[in-house]
Amino acid sequence: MRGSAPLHSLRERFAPLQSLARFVHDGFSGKDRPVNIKLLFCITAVNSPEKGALTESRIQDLMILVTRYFIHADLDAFYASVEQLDNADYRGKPVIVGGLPGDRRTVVSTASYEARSYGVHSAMPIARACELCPQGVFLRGNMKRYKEKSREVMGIFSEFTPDLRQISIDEAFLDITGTEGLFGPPAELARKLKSAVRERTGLTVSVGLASNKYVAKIASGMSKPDGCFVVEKGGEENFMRSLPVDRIWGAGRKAQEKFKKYGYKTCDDIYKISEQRLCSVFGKAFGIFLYRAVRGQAAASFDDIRGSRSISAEHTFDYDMYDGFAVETALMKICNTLMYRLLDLDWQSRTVFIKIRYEDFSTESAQETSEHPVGTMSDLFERVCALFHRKCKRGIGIRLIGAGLMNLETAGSSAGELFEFEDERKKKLEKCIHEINKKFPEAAIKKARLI
Ligand code: DCP
Ligand code: MG
Repeated sequence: MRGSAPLHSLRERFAPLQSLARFVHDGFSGKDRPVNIKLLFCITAVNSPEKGALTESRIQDLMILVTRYFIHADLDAFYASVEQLDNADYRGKPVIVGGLPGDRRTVVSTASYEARSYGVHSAMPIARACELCPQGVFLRGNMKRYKEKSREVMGIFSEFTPDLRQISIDEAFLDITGTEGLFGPPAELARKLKSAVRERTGLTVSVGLASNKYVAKIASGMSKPDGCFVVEKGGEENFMRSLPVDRIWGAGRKAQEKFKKYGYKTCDDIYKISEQRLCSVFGKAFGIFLYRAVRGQAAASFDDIRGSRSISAEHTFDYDMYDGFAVETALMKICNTLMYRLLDLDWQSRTVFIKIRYEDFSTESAQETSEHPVGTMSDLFERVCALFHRKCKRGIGIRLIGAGLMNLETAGSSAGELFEFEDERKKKLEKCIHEINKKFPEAAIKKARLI
């Protein structure tokens, strides 16, 4: 909570505003657009005797007084489901998207639930998937089509709330606070959302509903596929404590290894440890994060969830690569992809990272954060190449090269965006090229080096 006003005094101060907000809200319910509760408070506060004092922090104070509802929605076996939708022959069969048997060094992007029953999963080498499920339908995939379906689904989500935050190609958070007048209670909205997606796109989506985004995200994974899992207000802590540690969103491979080392199997095991101890074992920021997570409390800010907002891309060479120029060209292609994804999502980042896997499978990574957000494709490429040259071991073949951006934030949300005029011009040009490429994919405007 901003400021230090105790809740009861806030309640008293804002009680008239709250009832006015409810009144405005009911008035809006007849209209065909959902109402953003923050907007309601703005309208209400502007019309109130206290007008003029409306600030972001005051709206945040007001928001504390309402029960918030969030949905996390995630499509089931997304790429594989699109393939099954488009090809009746594939339905009911184990579909594995990522590569064809015999493709060198490719991994599974996703597998249909039929294929998962054979033990096939994302990021597994295709060769291993072939061993486990030789009768599978193997496909290289069609990104253009997946993006098209993703846009359709996100369009449907946006009909349920103006507060939509897409976090990957197939998942999004929806702040549905204050939409009851239009869609009924939150659980009913969740059901309506699922049927709208199924009827209009032919895809199934799993949803989690809770009073904060963190718990909603975990809830959506609880009853996949085609799931709908509701965590009632007040039940967040019990829900979290009942889960195994591998359900903690934001605890990656390293954290999981540490949990194992210390013998923490369930969130309840972590729940019993003091915040101080967690901080000494896991470091201050992650310790505090864990302490809150196992209590079902929202991360202090969404951006605090480690690894929740990053994008990356990588390239595996057909043969071990010794040629620095060829590796740089691969990096340029990766940067191109990353920059366009960043533009699409309207995000920015100040932290770039690279990953190098050598012929002996040893893997290195490095990251660097700078004062200014990445402004243009060339800026990103320069930063990535500098990292690559600093880190790369000479004379050893490179098997895989990757790069990415982490700690993503909403574009324009951090200081230090004062681009030089030249950068600003380049940025505009890149945006234009991206828009043209989206509208006319056959034009495919690229840097000469990538042709
Ligand atoms: N994806 C990928 N490589 C990965 C993981 C995912 O290319 N290592 C792609 C393919 C997935 C899509 O992203 O279809 C969405 O990722 P999810 O993690 O949501 O996985 P799915 O939607 O496939 O399955 P689930 O039903 O578990 O959500
Ligand atoms: Mg999914």
